[in-house]
Amino acid sequence: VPGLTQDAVKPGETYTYGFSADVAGTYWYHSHQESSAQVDKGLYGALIVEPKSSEQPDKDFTLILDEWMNAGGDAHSAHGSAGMSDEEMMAAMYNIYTVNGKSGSLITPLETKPGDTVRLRFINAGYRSHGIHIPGEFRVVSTDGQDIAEPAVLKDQIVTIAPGERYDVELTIDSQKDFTIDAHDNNKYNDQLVIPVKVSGSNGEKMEVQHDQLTAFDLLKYGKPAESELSKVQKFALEYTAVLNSKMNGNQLVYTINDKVFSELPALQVKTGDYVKLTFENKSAVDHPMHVHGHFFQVLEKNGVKVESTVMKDTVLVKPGEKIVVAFKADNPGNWMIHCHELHHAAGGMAQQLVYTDYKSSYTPPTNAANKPE
Ligand SMILES: [Cu+2]
Repeated sequence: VPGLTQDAVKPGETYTYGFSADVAGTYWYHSHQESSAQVDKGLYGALIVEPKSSEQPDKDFTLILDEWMNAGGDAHSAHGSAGMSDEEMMAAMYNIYTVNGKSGSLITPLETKPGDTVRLRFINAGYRSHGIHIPGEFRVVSTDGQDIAEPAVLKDQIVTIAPGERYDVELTIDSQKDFTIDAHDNNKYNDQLVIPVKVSGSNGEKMEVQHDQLTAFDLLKYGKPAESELSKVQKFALEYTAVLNSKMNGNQLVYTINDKVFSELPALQVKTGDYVKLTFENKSAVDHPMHVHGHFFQVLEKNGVKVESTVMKDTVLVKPGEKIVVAFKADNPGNWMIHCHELHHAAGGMAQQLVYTDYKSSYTPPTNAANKPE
């Protein structure tokens, strides 16, 4: 994060990252310098850490979802329309939906054969959620790089993937019929988000799919609950409530945590070994997918109800009116960020530092550097 862990990589410079890939799973990397502009324009990529052993699926596909603006398109009609909310404006402006950078009929078909086990790694690099429907039976085996214990077989369920989130799905090709993976929510350009799955030997016949009885997949009720240290914690060293909202600052819309923007917010302080409880309370009218750097957390409660699932995540979608409590162990000394992964919201202020008091960074931010961590 520029200004927090390093300087931004300036034009002509190089910077080499070294790390140990010790948690297998689906990740992505992206610029954190003016990310609402740089990630938006494509400065990101998938980072897949394969398990050392264990069986590999026959086919392994990474599918990055994103949205783009075609300035010559609906943006013109969107601009200046009176009475349009910021969110409606965005929905009109981002009028191209892509999978791995291709839209609609240009999306590369997934080539399979009967009997194949297939892993689909969905990554949402965009600014809004997408409700993905996979015909037939499937299991959600991993999310945000964390495996799910004993995942049940699902059918006719929509998996909603919020910005920053990853969902790994496994399925078996059990017929010789082609099918399509598509999006089912109220997003305006869903007809562009269609992933063809081709089965070798098919005569072009499509799998019969019903689309009128789909229900929403609930990750927080999924997977076998495991023995969890975090479920048993009696005393948290830090309990912090982040009320998420927005307000006008002059004529600028800003996104706030406890009525403050990033530059006004104090760094949250922890030390190694601490248990930390964060409560995200969304009092705004829009979704906030909240992301914690460097840690995996467990969702303990949603809207006052205890969550049975012990699935670990690094990003959780907090919808308007929702209150979500998460917990993690401070086991990764460093300087980190907590922020909304709708990067326009992060740029608009919805970000806060998380620092270890027993960690001394060798990096000192220069006062004159053009570091823009949001
Ligand atoms: Cu947000």
